[in-house]
Amino acid sequence: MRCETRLVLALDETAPRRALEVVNEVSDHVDAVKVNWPLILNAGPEIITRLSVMSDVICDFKVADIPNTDRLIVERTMELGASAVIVHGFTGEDSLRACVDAASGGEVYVVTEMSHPGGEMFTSIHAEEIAFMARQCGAHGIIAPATRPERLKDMRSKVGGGMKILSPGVGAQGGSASTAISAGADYVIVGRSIYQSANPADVAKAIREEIATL
Ligand code: NUP
Repeated sequence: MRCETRLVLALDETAPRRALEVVNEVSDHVDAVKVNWPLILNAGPEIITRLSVMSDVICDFKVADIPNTDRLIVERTMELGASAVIVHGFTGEDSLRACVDAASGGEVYVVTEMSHPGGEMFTSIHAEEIAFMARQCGAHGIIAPATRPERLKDMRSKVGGGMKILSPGVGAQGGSASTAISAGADYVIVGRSIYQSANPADVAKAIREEIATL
């Protein structure tokens, strides 16, 4: 995945045609497009393949199962054309290793502490251990919250400079792109603020420029 604009579009637009239009509009401003269940359930998994000719695609499937099931999900995700997949870490080391093996060179990002308020109930308690395990298991990076920049900083110190950090929670959830990048994120993930705006390209460009001033 390239690292130029440091912006990833979260494409949770559920109308398939509009989703493709948004990607066309913003593709110059983003390094990758992240898809999640809302779009896949409306458009079908083949949308991953269609998007993969326009951009790198990160499949935010939050894979969280026993190793065999994880393997089946991650293998198919990569066959469809994804460059990266997002998985949970609370399932433990054997499950995470199965995901990394199944990605066979594709990038695996592990969720640590989730960005929404409920993320503090359970995920924050083990977030640093999960980040450390992600590094041990050969994952490419982790997901850490832009809504809590101080926690983002903790995660960066836990994983060191060798791992990528993707940070959701900018805009609609209250986080700021420049604060998240300054706290140690390599990329910010932004969804509603871009795809629900009247002019997605303008918003994406503004976020990209905000990051570029750092
Ligand atoms: O902790 C997380 N928080 C989060 O928002 C982990 C995620 N993967 N996400 C995803 O990022 C979420 O599912 C959505 O696709 C995107 C944020 O979208 P938005 O709040 O910018 O609209």
